[in-house]
Amino acid sequence: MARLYKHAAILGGIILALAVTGINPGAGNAQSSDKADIKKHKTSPGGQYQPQLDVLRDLGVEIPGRKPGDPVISPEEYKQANKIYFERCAGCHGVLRKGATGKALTGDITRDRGYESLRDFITYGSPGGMPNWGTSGDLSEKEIDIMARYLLIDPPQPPEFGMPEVRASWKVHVPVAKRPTKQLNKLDLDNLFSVTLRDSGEIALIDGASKKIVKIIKTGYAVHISRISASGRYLFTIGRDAKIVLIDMWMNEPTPVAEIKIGSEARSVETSKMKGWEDKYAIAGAYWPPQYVIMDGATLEPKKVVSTRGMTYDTQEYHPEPRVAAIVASHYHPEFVVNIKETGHILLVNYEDLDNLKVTTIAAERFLHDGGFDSTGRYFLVAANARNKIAIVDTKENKLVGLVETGTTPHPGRGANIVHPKFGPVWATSHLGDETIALIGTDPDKHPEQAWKMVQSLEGQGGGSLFIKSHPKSGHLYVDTPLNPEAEISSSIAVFKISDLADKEPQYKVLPIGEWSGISEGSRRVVQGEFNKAGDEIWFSVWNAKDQESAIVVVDDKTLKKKAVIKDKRLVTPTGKFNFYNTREDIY
Ligand code: DHE
Repeated sequence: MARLYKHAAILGGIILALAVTGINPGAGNAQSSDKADIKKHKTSPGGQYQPQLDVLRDLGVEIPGRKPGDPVISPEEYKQANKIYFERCAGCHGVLRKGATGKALTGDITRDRGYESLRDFITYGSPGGMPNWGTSGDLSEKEIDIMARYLLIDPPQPPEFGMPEVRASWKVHVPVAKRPTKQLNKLDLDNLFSVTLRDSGEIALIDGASKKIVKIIKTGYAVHISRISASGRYLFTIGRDAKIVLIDMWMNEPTPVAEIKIGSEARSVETSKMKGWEDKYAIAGAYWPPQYVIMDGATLEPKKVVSTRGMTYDTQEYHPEPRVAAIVASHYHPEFVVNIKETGHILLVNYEDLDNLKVTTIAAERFLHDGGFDSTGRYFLVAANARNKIAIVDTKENKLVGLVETGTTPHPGRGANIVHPKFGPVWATSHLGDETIALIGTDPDKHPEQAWKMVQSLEGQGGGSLFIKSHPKSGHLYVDTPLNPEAEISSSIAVFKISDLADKEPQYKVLPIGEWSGISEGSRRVVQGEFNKAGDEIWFSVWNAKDQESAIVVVDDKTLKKKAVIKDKRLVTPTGKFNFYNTREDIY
């Protein structure tokens, strides 16, 4: 049954964004109609799921030089406003307030709007997507007053983080010469899971067979993803604070051997996978400053810092802060596939010769976010989420082969590859903004009619989906909905039987994962399925608040029954899970 969003829903504790898509410069006294239309001021899961620059928020920045007529704001108020801005507004309006998915809020524009107009927009929101921060109770009247005054002053510029700063942050804890030459422990590295413990700034390494925690390792602040080197030896984690921790899995017990910071805010890290270049390089991309950094794969020694500032792919206007979103490693060339959010470019960065760096710049679509490979590892499919499209790049021929409109705000994670009973190999994404699951044909040789087209749109439980998963050995497609406003939907998973997909209206089964966890408190958001190496069980996180109990529920893929529940007081806010083998081999 389709369940679309019918009303504003503010999800406690989840990322909130200040999308002023409703600000219409020159609209005069817009606040009265905004108040009248208050029911239209929606805060969709897509609108809420925007970057929260919560590391930048704590950087001490000075009030920029005051212009005549600027409002008076005390240093304490300025600090408070800065914190709120980076936490809730910068994701849409940009660090420099020059606009991204939300409108620009530079001093010239805000001064033109005036204090009262800003105050009312923040209070009541707008039908275009700006949340109603005041009437929802998220910001107090006092906070809104401070924000309206803060916006009248020119934006502060957070510090840059070039090679001197990157290099100064680099630490090698165990030099390569002191590391083992073979695996010293008895861990089954292929079936280990690296689990993000979001709010404790740690990862848990969990053994796939025994489901026991092998080790908890301190990483960066709110670590975002884990990636495994091509040989399987090294594990890389990246925190929102842009700190990379390199863990050597061959030591007596897995141990951090090096660390580095590649900026102030980041989300992505990857390691070279091309034959002959295994484990040689690592790369990480930053949200601030907008740049990527190529490092030595065994020590993290920084080799090259490259800025992503430049022109948008379509209007060819300068963008001052294009953030680096997903990065994957090509299997066809010694290249990294680097997705630039605001300019809509997909960069193929060739690491063969770092002094004469070759970069293929592919014009794709705006606001690139996350994506993964098709089942052959040749084609990379990435969500241009603000344009409701999936861009597809052939990493062998190095060109864009498709741009497919799917549903509202696609959010695939790495996506899911399945063999459709009618259309052959397809890659799937679910959506934040609606209940659909889009299947895109990925086999231009045997199914040329279907290639790079949306061949089917399935109806799932509802919007608010973040991740979708399958496995070559599985007969199922699993769809989460952690940001759906209805608790029953956000705490359960929809499963489609792949052999049923040729039916007229394929039905799904609901797995009550939150209930199976045995946890009764909290919102029990169920997020991100991840298969074990054998592909016969799938793990889901039951993600509660930091001070509440969370868990991981393991489901038997054949029977769709609960197989195990992993609970431990150290499992604080588990979110992403990365099976070493599947992540390394791009199996999903
Ligand atoms: Fe993520 C992947 C950015 C919020 C869990 N997330 C990614 C990637 C990017 C990204 C660019 C792709 C990395 C890659 O492949 O190289 N995420 C962002 C944001 O900007 C956003 C919206 C807000 C923010 O401020 O960070 C955001 N992400 C979240 C969460 O709130 C999640 C659900 C919980 C958490 O741990 O923070 C979350 N993101 C994840 C996970 C992946 C991810 C689990 C990897 C999925 C996979 O299967 O590969």
